[in-house]
This record gives sequence, C-alpha cells and structure tokens, in this order.
Amino acid sequence: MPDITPADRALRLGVAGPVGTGKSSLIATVCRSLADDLRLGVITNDIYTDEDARFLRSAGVLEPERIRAVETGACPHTAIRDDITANLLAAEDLERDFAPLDVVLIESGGDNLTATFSPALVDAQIFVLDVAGGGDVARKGGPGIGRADLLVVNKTDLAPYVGVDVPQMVADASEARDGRAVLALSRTDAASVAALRTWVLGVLESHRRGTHVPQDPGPMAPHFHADEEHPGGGFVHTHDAASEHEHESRSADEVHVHSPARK
Ligand SMILES: Nc1nc2c(ncn2[C@@H]2O[C@H](COP(=O)(O)OP(=O)(O)OP(=O)(O)O)[C@@H](O)[C@H]2O)c(=O)[nH]1
Ligand SMILES: [Mg+2]
Repeated sequence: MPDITPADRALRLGVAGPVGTGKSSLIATVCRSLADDLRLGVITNDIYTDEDARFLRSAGVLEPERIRAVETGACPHTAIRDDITANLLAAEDLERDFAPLDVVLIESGGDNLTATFSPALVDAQIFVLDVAGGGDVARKGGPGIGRADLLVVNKTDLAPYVGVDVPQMVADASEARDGRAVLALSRTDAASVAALRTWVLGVLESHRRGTHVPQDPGPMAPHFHADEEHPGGGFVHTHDAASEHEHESRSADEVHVHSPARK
C-alpha cells in the first residue's frame, strides 16, 4: 500500500482561543462559506459535554454526521497538545467515513491564552481573540497570539460598544506577530468572511501542493493542576520540549499558582 502523505489526507485546521471568543461561530461561518465547494468535517472539544457539536449540528451548516465531539474531561489543552490520541482517532474516523474530505476543522475547548495545538494533530491553526476581551489582549503575546498561522480579532461589530479601536488592536497584533497574518472578523461583515474563506483556501492549496509546513507555536507556560482527590495537592504541568509531559507532584502551598486573567 502506498504511504499516505499529508497532502493525501484532509487539511486539519485547528481553532483555539479563550472561552467564548467565537470559535464555534467561526467554524460555522467557514462551513457556510465553503460547504458548497469543499468536503468538510468538524471535531469539537468540550470538557464535560458535546454542547459545541450540538450547536454546530443545529446550525445546519453540515450534515450532522460530519460533526463529531470529543469530550476531553480535563483542561482542553491536554487533548490538543499533550495526549492528542482522542482527537487523532476522531479525525481519522471522519476522514475514513467521509473519504475524501478536504478540510477537517478541530475546535479546541476554550482555554487560556497559552494553549495551542500540537503540530502532530493539526497542519495549521487559527487563534481567536475577540474585541470584547479588551483591546490590549493582542499586545500581551503568547504562543497562539504570536505564532498561530492566523490570528483572528473577532466580533468587530461589537467594538463600538466596548470602546475598542479595531485598527489599533490589529496593528498591535501584527507587531506581536512579526507581521504574520491577522484578520479582523465579524460574522456580520461579508468582506471579512470572504477574507477568511480566501485564507482557508490558500492554506488548503499549499497543503495540497506539499509546500505548507506545520508550525509549532510553542509550548504553554508551566502551570498547576489541582488534585481533586487530595485537597491541597496537585502537580506542576510543564510543556517545554525537554520535559514535555513532566508532572512534578507538589502540595499547593509549595507552588506559586497564577490565576489566568481569562480561563
Ligand atoms: N456580536 C457578535 N457575536 C458573536 C460573533 N461571533 C460569535 N458571537 C457570539 O459570541 C458568543 C460565543 O460564541 P461561540 O462561537 O460559542 O464561542 P466559542 O469560542 O466557541 O466558545 P467556547 O467553545 O465556549 O469557548 C455567542 O453568543 C455567539 O453568538 C460575532 O461575529 N459578533
Ligand atoms: Mg465553542
């Protein structure tokens, strides 16, 4: 049997970003604008439910069977970065059941600013911020903001109500990204939706030509996971390359825990 190269399978496109920034809605928008031209599938990740998959099925953007849910049961970044098995199996199942697919969109559960996909799971990734999270967030950097293939500044229609200067936020984001792509998006702004469609088609074309190289935006910062069975205990979870998956047990008072500004 011939080897399967990345270009022979669907483009796997990750969508990450903090809770509520509009990841599911962006996926619905992409599906609406491309479903007539491409064969699409979607995988959602939720911690405890299949809510996002149900939202997308009820939006009627794709046949319901093409939308699969992974319940992570843990911090969302675990399933998109540390142990990607459940997502890889879901992607392979979808690609087999509906072969040939052109694009599989994978939505991360909403996480903090440092969560990104492993390049072993996705070929390209979009990081989604929204104007309602504050115009200064784009300046704060981090692996997703700095190095995702595309940074989306979403819900620009809300900018006048939350006092955010969108061109300034986009300029700050471009600076934080050394000029990598930034897109100001609102599902109510047809021109921005057309630009998103063009971006996805461009990445798909590079993927098919074999010229697209998946990038690793970089690991998330070390952080503390509480141990629910042993109150006061837990482990420090590091993601740097040398100690990927390392879990160092500590009691809570030994560890300096930073509460993320946003979950
Ligand atoms: N005004 C406006 N609201 C939007 C837009 N996109 C999404 N929303 C709203 O923002 C809220 C969150 O959208 P979702 O798409 O569920 O966000 P999400 O990032 O998938 O959320 P989680 O998966 O829970 O992290 C919903 O109420 C959407 O209707 C937009 O372009 N403009
Ligand atoms: Mg969602």
